[in-house]
Amino acid sequence: MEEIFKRYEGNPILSPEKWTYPCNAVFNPGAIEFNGYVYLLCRVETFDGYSHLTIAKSKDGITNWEISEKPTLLPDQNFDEEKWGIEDPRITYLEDLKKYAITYVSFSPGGPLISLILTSDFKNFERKGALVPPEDKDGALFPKKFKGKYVLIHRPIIRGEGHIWISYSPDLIHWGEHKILLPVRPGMWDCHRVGLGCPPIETEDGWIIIYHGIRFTASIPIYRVGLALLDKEFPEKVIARTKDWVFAPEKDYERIGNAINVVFPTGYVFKKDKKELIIYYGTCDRCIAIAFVSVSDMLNLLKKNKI
Ligand code: BMA
Repeated sequence: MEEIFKRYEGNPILSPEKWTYPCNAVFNPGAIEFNGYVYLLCRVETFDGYSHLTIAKSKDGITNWEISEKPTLLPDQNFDEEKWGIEDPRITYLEDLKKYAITYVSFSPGGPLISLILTSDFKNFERKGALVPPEDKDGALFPKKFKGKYVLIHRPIIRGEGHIWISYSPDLIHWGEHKILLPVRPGMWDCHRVGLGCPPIETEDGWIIIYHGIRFTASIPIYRVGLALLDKEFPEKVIARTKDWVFAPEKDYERIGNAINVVFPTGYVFKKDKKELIIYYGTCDRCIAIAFVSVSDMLNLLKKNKI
């Protein structure tokens, strides 16, 4: 198979061993460029099993990570849905509000769901509460509105099955017009669950979706990565979807950890040349690693996989 995702030789870039305070795992980060830095909002799991979010920042997005000495966002006990921790953030800059939207999994005793926080500075955080009921994960917003509406991609679980859905809202509070965007594909590598990885990536040819696909094998689920392309103006229209996975667990740190055989992309930034992306992915619910991928390689592959 043609390998378009290229691992960084210094992987994993962040791990519990390199963290500023004791923790069990550092993984599944949201990523964004802010103030001349790449900010990673990392999911940190402590020894009670709950997760919170902490910023690590770097000028080039690859080396010399400055890790905050203390948690950036702890679960807020005034918000019932955060009782069991907060996890797996995705970050989008909302062009009309000029604010960063952090969509994250808040773990309520009733199950995981997607909540929203807005921020302008990554110091003051405005909690907007839950967007959709449980069980739902892997949510991210598009940076722009379509026909006056915000658009959310997310992954509810229905009868144990997980398809990727798309929903619309006029105000970020009321959500509707729910539709399945990318279903699981029976018999294939992404047959049991699929979920959004990084927030949608805008290109001249449409929005690239990097997603994870799960197949339950006799022993464990395997998390691999596929690509899809959505229409530029009408994102619920799927133009292409790769038949094969494009990235899969291979290295030791992608095969063994708190979980086994998991690569879980959650964020990206453009490299300085704007042609390549730095993809941040969680590995086995324990560390964070980087892969590089060029936008044109992804688009060329998607052109061969039109629907
Ligand atoms: C998913 C999420 C992720 C996790 C992944 C692999 O359901 O809970 O946080 O990384 O499973 O265990």
